[in-house]
Amino acid sequence: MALYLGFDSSTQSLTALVLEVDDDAKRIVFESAIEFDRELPEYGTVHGVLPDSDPAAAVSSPLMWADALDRMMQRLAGGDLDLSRLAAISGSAQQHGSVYLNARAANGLAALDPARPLAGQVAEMLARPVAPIWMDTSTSVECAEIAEAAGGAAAVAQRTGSRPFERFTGPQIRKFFKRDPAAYATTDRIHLVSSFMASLLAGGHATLDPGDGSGMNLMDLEAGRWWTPAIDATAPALAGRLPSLASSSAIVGRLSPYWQRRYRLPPARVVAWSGDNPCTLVGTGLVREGRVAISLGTSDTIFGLMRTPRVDPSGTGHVFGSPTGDYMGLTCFKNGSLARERVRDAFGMTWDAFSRALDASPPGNDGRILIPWFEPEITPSVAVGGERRYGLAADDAPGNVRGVVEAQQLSLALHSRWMGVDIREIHATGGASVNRAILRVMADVFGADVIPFDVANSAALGAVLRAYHADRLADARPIEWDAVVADIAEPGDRGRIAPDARRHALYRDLLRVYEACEAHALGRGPDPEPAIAAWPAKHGNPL
Ligand code: XUL
Repeated sequence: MALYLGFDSSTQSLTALVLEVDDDAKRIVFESAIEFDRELPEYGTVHGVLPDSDPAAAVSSPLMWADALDRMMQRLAGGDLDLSRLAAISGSAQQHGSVYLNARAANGLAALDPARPLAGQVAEMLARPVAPIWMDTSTSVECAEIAEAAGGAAAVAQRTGSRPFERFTGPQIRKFFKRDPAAYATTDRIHLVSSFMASLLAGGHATLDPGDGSGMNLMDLEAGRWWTPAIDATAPALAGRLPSLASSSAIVGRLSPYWQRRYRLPPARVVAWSGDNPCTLVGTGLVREGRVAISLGTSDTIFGLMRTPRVDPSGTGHVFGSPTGDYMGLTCFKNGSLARERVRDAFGMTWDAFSRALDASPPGNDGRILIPWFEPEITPSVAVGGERRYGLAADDAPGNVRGVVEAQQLSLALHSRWMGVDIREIHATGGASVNRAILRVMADVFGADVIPFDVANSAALGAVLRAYHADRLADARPIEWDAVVADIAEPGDRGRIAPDARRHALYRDLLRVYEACEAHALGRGPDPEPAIAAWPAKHGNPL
């Protein structure tokens, strides 16, 4: 009965899961989290971020992450699990964040003193005390400079999977080099949070996987190698400062003597860590093309596995590497929960009343469209918020309730087309996925089965399953990804909603109307009113 350990070093906490595998039956036998603000207050973070005078900046503390790892290992070793059975460890980390180490790190990581806490020893290896993280939006100038020098934003997107984005690592590195060239000069290695944490475990510089490497605007997505034009556009002599790229299943080393002596742990395999989105792909069972997850949260997100690395021509979506060796597409919509809440609150409804209003209104909303950009939108890119209504009165409660829900689902469908995936099954997660009336619209718009999937800790679960998969591979006993996720990272059949063929046909028509309204709202298309006026004659009462 082997044990596997998976971490999730996220923005606000470090989570650990231990998976026990017995004749291929899997179960989670340990689960624990350290919340940074509460349990490590000495680092002074607020929601995992250090206060900064620049509201666009978002940095955190690599020492806090190291400290959390040390404390979590102590907690684990102090429990009643027989850790001599620990076979392999991997992890997930918030994407894009970067850690700057000096030349002392290479030897220092291998020679950590087990009698002393980790953080104090790592402090001597930092070339920069803070790590910029994914919430940072301060690098618009650097994004423009990189795009210009590397052949344009579209060329960068085509090669790296995303146009230059403020939070991506390349623009962050460029900003650091420009602001503090002396500290850049002392930087010997720039890790992502994922490869930094793996390096701490393995006692030496770890490799970086393509899942996280593709969040940097520096990696040639298809070749899985650093892309020289982007490297040259970012900062001088950068190539020698980056980790080596290797497969997500790479064994980066054995748990170092530091951990073995400090907590009497075995020399377990350390498997490359990856980003939280690639890990979540595994942790939500999306290991084959045709399944996607839609997360209905503060923002709405759609993501899924792609066999081929198609890139979003509109420049809003991302393509990352998948731990399976494939690719994953991800598109994010800012007007998620907030937009639903705005409509609910405008009519003084409870969520129950909202669902009843949705159920009582006709699918297709008589061809009327609400464009729900209450706030500035990411997809499509809209700088100044402001909702738009086509054929829909602002005081029509059921019309607006149906309007916001249909618009969001139509927009999800429209702006995930670039992935080129024939979607047959949707795993619905996030707060609003408990609302079956919304999920019914989702099933009918996509013409796909929708299964609600309550996925706490999906990134950590993905990480621990990756550790299991890589360990089997290293033992020359490879296991299929379908078998890896079976019975543990799949939603089962409970609550499955099948699409209705008639309503799906109706929504295929409505998608064209929505697309025309969106183009008009963006100032890129003619007035769509004629299409809306023609709707009742064409569809009558579809209920
Ligand atoms: C993805 C992104 C976030 C972080 C959250 O591009 O910025 O999902 O990975 O940790």
